[in-house]
Amino acid sequence: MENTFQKRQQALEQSHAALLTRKNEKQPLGNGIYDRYKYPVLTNQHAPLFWRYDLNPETNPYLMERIGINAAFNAGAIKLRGKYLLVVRVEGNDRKSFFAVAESPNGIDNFVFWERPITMPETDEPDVNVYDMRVTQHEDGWIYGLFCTERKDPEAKPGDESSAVAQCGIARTKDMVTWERLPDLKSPSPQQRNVVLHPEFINGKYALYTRPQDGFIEAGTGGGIGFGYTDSMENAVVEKEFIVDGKQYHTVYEVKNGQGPTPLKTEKGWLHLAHGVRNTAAGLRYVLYLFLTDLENPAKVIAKPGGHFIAPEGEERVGDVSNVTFSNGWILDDDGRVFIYYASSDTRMHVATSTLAQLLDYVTNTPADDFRSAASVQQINRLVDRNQAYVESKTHALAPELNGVRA
Ligand code: M1P
Repeated sequence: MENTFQKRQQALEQSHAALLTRKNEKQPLGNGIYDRYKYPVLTNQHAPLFWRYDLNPETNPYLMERIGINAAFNAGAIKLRGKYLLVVRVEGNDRKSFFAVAESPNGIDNFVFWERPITMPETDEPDVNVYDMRVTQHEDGWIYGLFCTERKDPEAKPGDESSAVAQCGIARTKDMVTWERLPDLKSPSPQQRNVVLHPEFINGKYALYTRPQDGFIEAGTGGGIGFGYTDSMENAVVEKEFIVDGKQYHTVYEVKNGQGPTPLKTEKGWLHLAHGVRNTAAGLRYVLYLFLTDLENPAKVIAKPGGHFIAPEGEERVGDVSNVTFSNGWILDDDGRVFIYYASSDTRMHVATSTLAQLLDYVTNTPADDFRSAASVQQINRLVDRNQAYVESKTHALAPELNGVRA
């Protein structure tokens, strides 16, 4: 028995080590805006063996998995002490999500989970489920984690075991290991998800991107990326929310949308990554899009390309909740590279890399959505005209030389 146990342990350890040290490969060609990579950066299989297996042959003679991990997705991100850190939404086979930090030396592969998941303190009203942390390094000196805290709806009718209330949980840390839990956000909306802290004070106040919603799934009369202020994060209260970027008929964000990670400060404005949701016969489709807001007034949109920036492709399309790309973490490096961490289909984490220069070019030069098919055709025709004019100008410039050769 011992021999079988040891062999199995060795095989498990080898396969786990091979997964953790696998080199990622940039996919060829790309779209010029960003590069995708061959392998996900994190999956459920990256979870440490010692989280999942009792490694004592006496108490686990078959070396069975005792605690299964179902998925690793929707990660917040931060670069700290030279390391790329993801605060991952890890979901157990029991459907409970929790947070765990995974670290990489280069941001694209070799992600390894820290020894233990984050022990997130609870409030007086314990969370049933926590997920989708946005990490913000605020100018007040703290690193904040804002996340969704979900509890059973107290108004649920007898027999209804699925209605829930989502609210914004708040915690802060200096080292990503020890977290201080603060009271949940209070806002006028019956439910909140996708709440993100702006990294700078605005007129001496903390600023929050919100996502007011009527129900747990349905944004209803709510929806859109909201914005509001609070005097303190120790007792965060947003009295009034106004919509920065709303839902809109027949777009990729017609059903709902939500702010992704903390916006990035650039010389042209605040760069935002968000998700948009549309309806299809096959269910909801989640894609990512970018927009830019004013440096002085981050609630004012100044540029917004039409359509999606990243949508699920290939195997990304399939998972626990298929046809979903979701992002709540990105990292801007000192050299201008941007690591965009996105999850596919509520199952696994990927990275796409770009640069601030490319993303600003994309966000300022991609045509905006003009909301009609005919207008989309006009956009293509304008581009064809410009390309023809350019080719002709090149030909004319070359013509005298060619004529000379011919003569
Ligand atoms: O299943 C897709 C996503 O659904 C929710 O996002 P939203 O609030 O925008 O609908 C979240 O539960 C998110 O975690 C999940 O990835």
